[in-house]
Amino acid sequence: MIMGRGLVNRLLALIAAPAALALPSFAQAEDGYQLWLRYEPLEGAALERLHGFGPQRLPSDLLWAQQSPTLDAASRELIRGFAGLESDNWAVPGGTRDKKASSRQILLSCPDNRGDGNVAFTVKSERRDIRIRGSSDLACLYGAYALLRELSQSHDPTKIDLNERPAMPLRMLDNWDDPDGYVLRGYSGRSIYDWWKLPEHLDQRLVDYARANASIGINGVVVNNVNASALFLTDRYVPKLARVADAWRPYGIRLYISARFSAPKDVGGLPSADPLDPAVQAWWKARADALYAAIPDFGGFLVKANSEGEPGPQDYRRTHADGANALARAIGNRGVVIWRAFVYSAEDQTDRAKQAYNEFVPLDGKFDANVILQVKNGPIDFQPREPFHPLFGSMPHTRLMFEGQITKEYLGQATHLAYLAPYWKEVLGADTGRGGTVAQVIAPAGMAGVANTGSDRNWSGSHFNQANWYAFGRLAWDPNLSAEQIAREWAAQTFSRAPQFLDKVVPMMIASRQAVADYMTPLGLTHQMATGHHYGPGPWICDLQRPEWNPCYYSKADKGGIGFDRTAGGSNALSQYAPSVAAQWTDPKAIDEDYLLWFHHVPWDFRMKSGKPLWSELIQRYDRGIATADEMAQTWASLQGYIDPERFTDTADYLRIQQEDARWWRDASIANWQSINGLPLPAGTRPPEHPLDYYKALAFPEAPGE
Ligand code: GCV
Repeated sequence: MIMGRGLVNRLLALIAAPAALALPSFAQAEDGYQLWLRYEPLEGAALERLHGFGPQRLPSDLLWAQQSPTLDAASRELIRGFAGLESDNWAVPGGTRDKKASSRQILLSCPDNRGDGNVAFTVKSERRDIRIRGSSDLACLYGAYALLRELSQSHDPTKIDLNERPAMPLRMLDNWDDPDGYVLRGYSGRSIYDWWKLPEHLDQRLVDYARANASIGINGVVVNNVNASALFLTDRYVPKLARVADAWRPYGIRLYISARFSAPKDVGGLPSADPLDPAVQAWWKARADALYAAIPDFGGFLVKANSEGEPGPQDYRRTHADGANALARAIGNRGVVIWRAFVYSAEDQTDRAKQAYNEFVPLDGKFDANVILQVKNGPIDFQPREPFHPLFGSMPHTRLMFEGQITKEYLGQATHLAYLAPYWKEVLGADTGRGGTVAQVIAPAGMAGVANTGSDRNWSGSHFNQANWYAFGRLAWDPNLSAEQIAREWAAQTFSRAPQFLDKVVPMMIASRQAVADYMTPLGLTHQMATGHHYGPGPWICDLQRPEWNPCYYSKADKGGIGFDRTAGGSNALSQYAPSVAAQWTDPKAIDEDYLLWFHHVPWDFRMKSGKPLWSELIQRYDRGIATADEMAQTWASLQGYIDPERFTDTADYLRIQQEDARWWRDASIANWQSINGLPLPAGTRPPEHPLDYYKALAFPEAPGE
């Protein structure tokens, strides 16, 4: 390698100031608003490499054949990115395009041709230039983000060679936001949508939201809660929705709404919402037409029907297919109807985990082509660990979509650090035994994540919760990415690209979700949280009106043992899986013990693989979770020099909360199990800090609500 004198001088300067290189000083605290799009200046060798890429200085031209709002967004991002990464060397007056001849260029070849939904791109270093080639302008926007992601991690600019296309067409976020600004299960403030001020005023945050989403490949957003208000189907809301859709279009984000099934009655003035009633069908068609007139690329409807009290076709003795098809015909080939499979009834009390499968499998092949069935990752409800949902692979004639929950309703909400990529990968990578993995089953449709975004400056309630938003988008783009790679690229862009930092923070993130599963619901226990806030423990709860809302329904703990028998001797939920899959879980001695109590009721002295009785192992798992929470706090404390004070302190505070709450979960749970099994604590076990009644009496009116 030939070194110019400038480079040698810079290296000498760096050698003279080793401390400054190792630990940057922070002029300003950061509030997290910039997410992973910070484009912090490169330093040292990485900066030199970027400077040295090409004979002179920086790319001063962005060249492309034609113009479009999306290419403008791409060029703005590139300018912003390079201005940040090479802050000492790159200025674009007024951020405008400068077409003067230059020695280095970023060339974009991107036809304005989004029609076929093709967003494949390549990004390559070609001699002194970087060329982004895409099959549409949106492809080039994605290519621009990919390039900046590479450079932000200080990857060598001369070796960039990307060739990407998304694994699935729909990569969506579902906002559970109400029109009054309340966010259901949101732990990050109020809604980002101000429907009161729209359409006249559009908050810049909504553009920033689209930009952040586009940067990770998200291409659709449902703007309102699945427990839907019919307001979104009124004329008054059409211009409001259109204003948002217009702002998002350059970023390739299509707008969807959750549709209330009873809307023809609620706001349409009809006596019924029966999906087979021609007047009802005409009403839906008119609504769809009004929406498409204002929003030509409107995505479609998301529907929660006959679930948790929401209206649906069964109110008229019609099937889910009847309901979905009525709406799908109104939409036609302009968009899709995404119908949720999250149903469970109070009547069938054999096993809630079986109900969605029983309800939907007989409907396979009965849905119109533009209906997609959206299936939660597991058969209960976004718990810290669930086996994959048995519907995946069981409906070969229906397009299935994966639904995950980015907002951590059951994993410590805003405060606990739980990085969810390992969880989602566990499910996406599971072999259904029926023609592929979950990721392969959903590939023709896509993935939707219940968003964790809100009005908090940091968007997601905590800085580390941003990682789950990021990871969800990245996995929807490419489910083969590893959880480690995603964590590393996120942390490098969000906090610090110093290897010493990343080598500690990435393993901490990877371990975090297992820690939460351990201190909340170890060994396959599930749904042990308190009623209402879903944050702390409530394993003793057994008196709620609907049996399947009670934690005791799931633990089945009694003097003889603990766990839900889902084998042939019990609910036989195992039979809903392919035989090859069920075989892995049938024998309590052979099963992966993370799923033991999900599928088996075993005695307290059941011999675990470790040779210990279940009772000891259970306690040890709670303690393991606490130990990991403690380690995370220590790791973070050791990283202080790499983070600005504001984000460092926020995170340190939350990790302290997590340490305390892990102990709360462990102590309350052990006290409860002991009250049932009457067993002494194994020798050397720390007893719960308080008696069981203390934990039962705790109440939290201030907790983020339902
Ligand atoms: C939107 C869980 C949540 C509910 C949510 C429901 C769903 O039950 O606690 O708040 O309602 O899932 O996914 O529909």
